Amino acid sequence: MNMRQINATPGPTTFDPARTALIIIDMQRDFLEPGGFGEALGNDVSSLATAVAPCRRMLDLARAHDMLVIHTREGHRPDLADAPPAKVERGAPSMRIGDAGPMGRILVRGQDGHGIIAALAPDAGEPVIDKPGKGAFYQTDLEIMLHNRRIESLLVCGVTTEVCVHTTVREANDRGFRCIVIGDACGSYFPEFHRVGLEMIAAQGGIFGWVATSADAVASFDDGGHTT
Ligand code: TIU
Repeated sequence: MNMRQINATPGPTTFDPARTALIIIDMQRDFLEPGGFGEALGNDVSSLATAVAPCRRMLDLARAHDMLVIHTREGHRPDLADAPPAKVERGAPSMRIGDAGPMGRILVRGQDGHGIIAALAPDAGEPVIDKPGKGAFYQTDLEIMLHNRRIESLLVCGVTTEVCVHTTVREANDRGFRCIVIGDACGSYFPEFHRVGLEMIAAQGGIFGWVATSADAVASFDDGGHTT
């Protein structure tokens, strides 16, 4: 055991890197770059840019300490058979899921916009989970991957804080995983939702998990963070 202690809200917690996965949620061009799904929904996509460098810091940290790294992508089959009409109806009528945009068909697997941004490109051997919904557990093989690796704790980052990060953390919490959300490595189109979204996770003594910063995560690997 090589337990690490991390400063967090509502209080410090511990994790075993061998039983911890870094999950990077939906850092795709469709959400972070103009012309994709995020912009089609009426959002200013530049507001997610602050999450990129902290996500990169978390990726480097996880790789340096041999933690499991899992990337997720939200998107649909080219025939949209897995896209519920209630979801397809979102956004400007001319730029809905499956429509042609400057980065290819919006939120469709295999299109340029569906890809993870270059700064956070997955390494060979890092699982990439394609998910049709907001939560990374819904209709995916994430749970069996985590169980097969005996994962107990998740370091969670990505976009957006109050949508796919929140849904995934709620799903993970119900399944017994200890979630540490890296706040500065998450982003939202709505600064207020980002702030309150993080507060909701840590409120009530950590009702869904803990919230820490990427600097806290880095510091947890200093000698002072080593508890056993
Ligand atoms: N719209 C929004 O805030 N988010 C999404 O649609 N998906 C994710 O959060 N990935």
